[in-house]
Amino acid sequence: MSDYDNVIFTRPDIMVDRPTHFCPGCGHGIIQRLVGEALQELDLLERAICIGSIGCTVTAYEYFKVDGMEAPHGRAPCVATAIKRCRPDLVPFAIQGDGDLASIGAGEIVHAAARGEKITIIFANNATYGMTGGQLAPTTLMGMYTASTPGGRIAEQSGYPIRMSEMLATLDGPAYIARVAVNTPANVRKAKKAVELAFRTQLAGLGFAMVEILSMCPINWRVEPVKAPQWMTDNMIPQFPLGEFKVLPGVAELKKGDRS
Ligand SMILES: Cc1ncc(C[n+]2csc(CCOP(=O)(O)OP(=O)(O)O)c2C)c(N)n1
Ligand code: SF4
Repeated sequence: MSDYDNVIFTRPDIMVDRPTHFCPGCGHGIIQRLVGEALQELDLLERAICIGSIGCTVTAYEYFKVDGMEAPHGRAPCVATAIKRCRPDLVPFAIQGDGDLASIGAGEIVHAAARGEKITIIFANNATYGMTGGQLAPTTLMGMYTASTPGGRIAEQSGYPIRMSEMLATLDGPAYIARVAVNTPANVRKAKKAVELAFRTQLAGLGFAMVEILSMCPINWRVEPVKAPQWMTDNMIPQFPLGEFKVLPGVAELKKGDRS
């Protein structure tokens, strides 16, 4: 019996063997892993193209053996659109932070969703601009400390958080929109299913799919990494409820075929 006979958890082959560049306790690493598992399980090595955005996932494509492109400052949905329209056989996807998607890229995501582009968006919402030092994001929680709201977010100064999933679900274009989280093992399992479904939605040609994933940013939340998952349960999920906000009938059919 070799040492490997007891191995029950390995890195998906489609992921590159490299150290993570994320801070301890960051949710982005889990998200990268879930995307890698979906790419692997759907056999997308030769077809997927990862569009990098801006923020801490700027070089997301360096974690996967698939092709990659860079489209910073919210433009990833436009580049994904162009790829999909020119080469419908390919499977473009983007991992976008909340600053990237809901702030500088708010226009792009709304119109890509409204047009029903057949692309897959993974929206990593950590309620802050992680990469640039933890400033207020469009998704920053009410009362939350950030580098630019040292007294906590108040509506008079900064307005209210934008719930992108609920907002985009009001449009006719999207086929699948869900919000999940990566703060507990049970939530990670649900997130895995949602990510895979978002890719399967594209593969079935059903339309725009977005999975918003609530993700820990301990360093900018100023919370110990081990306490960040509970912080999310206590503070973030009440303001960003988990669930599915748009599931077209074709996507519901795909769900019935879920392996797990
Ligand atoms: C001074 C300055 N303003 C704006 C930007 C653009 N920018 C790059 S990363 C970033 C924050 C991205 O945050 P988010 O998309 O939430 O991703 P995270 O790093 O939290 O994963 C911004 C605003 C910049 N680079 N420099
Ligand atoms: S700054 Fe936040 S989002 Fe960026 S790698 Fe660190 S923990 Fe993750």
